[in-house]
Amino acid sequence: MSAKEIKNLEDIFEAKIARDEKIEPKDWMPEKYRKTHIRQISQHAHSEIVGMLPEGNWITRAPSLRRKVALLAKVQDEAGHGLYLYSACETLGISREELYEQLHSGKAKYSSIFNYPTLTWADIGAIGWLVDGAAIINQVPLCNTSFGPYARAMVRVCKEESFHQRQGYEIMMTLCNGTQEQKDMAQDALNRWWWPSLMMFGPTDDESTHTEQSMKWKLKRKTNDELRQQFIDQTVPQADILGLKVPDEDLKYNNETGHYDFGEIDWSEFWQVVKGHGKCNKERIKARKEAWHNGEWVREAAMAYADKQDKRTTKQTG
Ligand code: BYC
Repeated sequence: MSAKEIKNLEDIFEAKIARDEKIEPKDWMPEKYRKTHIRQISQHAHSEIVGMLPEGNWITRAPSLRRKVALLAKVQDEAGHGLYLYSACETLGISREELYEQLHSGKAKYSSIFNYPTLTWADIGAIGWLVDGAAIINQVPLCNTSFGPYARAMVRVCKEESFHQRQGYEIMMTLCNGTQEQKDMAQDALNRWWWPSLMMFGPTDDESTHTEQSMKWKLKRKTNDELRQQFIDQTVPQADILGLKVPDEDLKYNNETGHYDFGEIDWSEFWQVVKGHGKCNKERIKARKEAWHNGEWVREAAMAYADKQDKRTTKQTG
């Protein structure tokens, strides 16, 4: 293709973005746009399926049948989110096998938050309340993202995340209205999950490598710091209702800005976790690799069945 033809395609692409029209898989797109989307959507998909592990750990120990059913449904939803997102990612010309390989080899990232352990039942409440709460804030703007398949997948994901957030908050509320021991358990979970939840939004805007370009392409609609602030402003009053203390001595409502000021995030901890040195990184990847290995016979059987069906259809129509 000549330079003039490429420039023409770039102009059409940019004009579509400017008009807030969706980019669809068969549309021409710059290679960097395609690669950035594969990176973000696949990281998002990996986060969903790795995110099933810390909660799955509590399914057999849920304190009642009602809690077990709700947690099972939540974890199944996360598998579904992973599937929509992997499918959206495949429309960009990468195979599911390649995506899994990138996760297993450590080439692709997944959210830092899932490398922390779930020590007590209150952690299931804290994850729903804080982690899904953070996910909703991060993901609602993605329903409006410029790449069509990603934006459409996010609509359903966000609806389900709302239910997840509520089930978490309800667990916290029950514990906080219970015995002193239960309330202490809820406070301990908040203490451990608060800072990692703030880190979920990614590095500060000054440190973020991709935000500027992703904002131009309307992949990201808000910056990491804007979303983090929104989360804090929304969540602190919820902690007050529970009667819990957010573990930040510098947290204070600022009348002038209308936002909460907050303390310094430990970014060295964040980067340690992202680089694979968190408490559970090795355990998480091991579990995913084992699931891939143990599912091999299912994939083979499914493919053999699909081949047989194809042959039968060809015979009938041929
Ligand atoms: N963890 O330039 P930046 C869920 C990396 S699932 C690990 O700001 P970007 C749920 C980043 O990848 C939640 N790595 O990046 C599931 C980049 O490294 P690379 C997942 C992180 O992409 C089950 C570098 O740091 N949600 O909700 O513009 C149960 C510089 O960052 C993290 C999504 O994935 C992190 N937290 O912005 C319950 C949402 N943050 O790739 C809940 C979609 C940053 O250059 N993703 N890094 O090697 C996004 O919105 C964006 O990708 C992020 C990061 C805001 C996460």
